[in-house]
Amino acid sequence: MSKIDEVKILVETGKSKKIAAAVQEALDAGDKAQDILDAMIASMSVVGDKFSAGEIFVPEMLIAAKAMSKGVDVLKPIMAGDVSKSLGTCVMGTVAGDLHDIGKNLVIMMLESSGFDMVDLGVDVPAAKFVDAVKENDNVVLVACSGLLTTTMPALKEAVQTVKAAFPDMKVIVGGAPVTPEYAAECGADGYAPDAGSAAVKAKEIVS
Ligand code: B12
Repeated sequence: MSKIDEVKILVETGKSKKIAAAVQEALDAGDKAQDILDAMIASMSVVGDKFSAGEIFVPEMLIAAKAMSKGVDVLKPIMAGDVSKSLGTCVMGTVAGDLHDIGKNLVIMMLESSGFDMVDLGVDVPAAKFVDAVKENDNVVLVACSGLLTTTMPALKEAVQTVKAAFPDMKVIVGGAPVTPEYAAECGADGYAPDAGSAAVKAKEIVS
């Protein structure tokens, strides 16, 4: 079995104590950080499918998420870019009612390595907290909102509209598995991206 396949299985089975060593071994074996990350993201889809099929339950999803986060920690310093010029501050959070943070954390990692100073508001962030963060931090040029549940999509819209009502010129991007470009437009967002890599491209395009 390849090292990358071992990593996938460790994520799927939530082996957070073993994952850091396995990710390091995959890197040492010559696997690229991006390929290891893609493999771990694919594992989370497997976990989601098993949940949908009733084969696993919330605790198993949670331990898989913990394992993935530990694996990402190993990749973070490798994937971090060498940026000298700041593009400004971006405040990011997962919207109210939503506790999913892996995607948000990956977007933060990619935006940081593209030159944004990131302010992480965490999960379950009420719309008003995005506004407060824009007021409280220097040089905020972008707000990024993540939502993973169909039931929290209205909270995404509320976050965008609350930020826009307080700061009409503030740029806002949205994303998360259930979000589509059409829904992003309906929210009044300035941009949408399907993954962390394209989120960084979109964010730079929007603020430039
Ligand atoms: C792990 C997980 C959990 C963990 C989360 C732990 C954590 N620390 O995040 C826990 C166990 C807490 C959890 C709980 C629940 N979950 Co859950 N969960 C998942 C799972 C398996 C993986 C999510 C994940 O991390 N994916 C990997 C990351 C990398 O992908 P991502 O989040 O989509 O992010 C990428 C893009 O979307 C994008 N992106 C994300 N945010 C943003 C923001 C911007 C601005 C941009 C541009 C881009 C962007 O870039 C990211 C990186 O490439 C998914 C299944 C799945 N296929 O996604 C279900 C899933 C999302 N969960 C689901 C459900 C139903 C629940 C619960 C309601 C279960 C329950 N009965 O309690 C609860 C809800 C809790 C709550 N209030 O939030 C459903 C949602 C169904 C739906 N359509 O709404 C899913 C799809 C599972 C399923 N197949 O049924 N879950």
